[in-house]
Amino acid sequence: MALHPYDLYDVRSLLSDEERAVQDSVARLVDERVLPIIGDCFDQGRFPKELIPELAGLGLLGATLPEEYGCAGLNSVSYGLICQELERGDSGIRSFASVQSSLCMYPIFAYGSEEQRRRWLPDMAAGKVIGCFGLTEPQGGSDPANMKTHAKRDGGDWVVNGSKMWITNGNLADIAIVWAQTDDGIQGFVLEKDFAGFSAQEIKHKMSLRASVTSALYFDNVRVPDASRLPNVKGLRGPLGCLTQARYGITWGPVGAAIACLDEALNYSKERILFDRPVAATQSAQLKLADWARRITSAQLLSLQLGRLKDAGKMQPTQVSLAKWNNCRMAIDIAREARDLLGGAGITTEHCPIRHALNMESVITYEGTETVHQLVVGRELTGINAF
Ligand code: TGC
Ligand code: FAD
Repeated sequence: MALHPYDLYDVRSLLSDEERAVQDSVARLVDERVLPIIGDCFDQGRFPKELIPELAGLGLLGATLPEEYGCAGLNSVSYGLICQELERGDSGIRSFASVQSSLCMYPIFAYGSEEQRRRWLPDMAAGKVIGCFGLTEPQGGSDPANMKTHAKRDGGDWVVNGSKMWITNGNLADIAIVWAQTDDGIQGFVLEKDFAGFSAQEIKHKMSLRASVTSALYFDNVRVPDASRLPNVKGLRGPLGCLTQARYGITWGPVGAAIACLDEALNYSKERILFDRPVAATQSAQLKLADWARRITSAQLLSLQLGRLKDAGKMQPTQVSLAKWNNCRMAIDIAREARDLLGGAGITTEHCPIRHALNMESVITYEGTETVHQLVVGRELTGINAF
């Protein structure tokens, strides 16, 4: 029996029926609703907001959170497959789902009060309330401990001042999870978009993640009631705990982007006749295609094992760093090489590799740069902190 070119190790056979069903339903959404429009969205620098109800309708927002909050209660492997399929469409669509699910709904669930969970989670799962996550600041995202945004207690309220940079969904969002220094360490606050003194400004001229909204957030004496503070976490482990959730999903996403590039380059090179034979008949093209399949297969297995560890409650942040580093590197290299195999045709958004290659420039940078993840693994091996 012929092997599936995008799943040479039959990883699909390692999935449960439910996991396969989740993957199939997201794949259908991507094929029917994302792929026909995404090249134009990227060209126009437009996030396709019209897809939000469909993502919500399939239970893709906060998918791993319990059903009592209106969520799908899926396992982590299913969440990973959602990310993989969405990013086969575009990193911007996966980013939207990652931020909503892992960076906004997760902290409300994990660190919020019961009242906060009931107030926000069902509407967020339904796509009626959109969130963004403000950790990074202009002076340096890799070092969030050097946070300048601060919140000062004033009676029953807090007064927040400062700014955040590079915030996905910023201008789309109804609420922002904002991390701020307090006299008691870093704490998280749920800011609502109409709180006086809170504003967002979209970042233009991006050459990457163009089908996604990215913004700067500004806080000018924003008065926030104590009931909007996330009561159950203090310190950097609050935001870093959210990043572990999101980074886990991001290990799967680039597998989807790389499969899309392999698919496009494979088909193109079989049809493109040069020197009286298909490009795919040349040894150099086959070396490339085989090498991509090797790297994709390794990445698939890495993410699946990570997901199984996560579902067993055993996943460690260092393991997430290794997979985020490996899988982003795998996808950006494949996307660039696939662009090359398409020749001149590869430079337009008519074909997906250049879009994925440009997107991966963001994905390899956000949620911890490649260097940050390498240093996390290096620290684990040596016991020496090199940051
Ligand atoms: P350290 O000071 O040692 O630790 C602070 C506390 O945090 C705990 N911790 C973690 N907890 C959960 N998950 C993790 N990954 C954790 N890493 C550390 C740690 O145990 C400690 O807790 P406690 O209770 O003892 O105080 O911090 P560190 O030295 O480990 O961190 C250094 C470094 C560089 C790794 C960290 O600062 C870092 O990860 N920097 C990168 C920042 C980053 O990734 N920012 C991302 C912003 S969000 C984003 O990019 C969204 S894009 C989304 C999209 O569009 O898809
Ligand atoms: P810097 O931290 O200034 O890093 C600059 C360079 O220094 C990098 O090459 C880095 O690897 C290197 N470096 C850092 N530390 C060391 C070291 N110790 N040794 C050697 N080299 C080092 N943030 C949010 O909070 N929320 C979001 O929703 C969000 N969305 C984003 C969306 C996009 C499209 C992008 C591009 C970014 C987003 N970010 C978001 C921010 C992202 O997390 C940061 O860009 C990232 O953490 C890196 O921070 P920085 O850009 O300030 O780079």
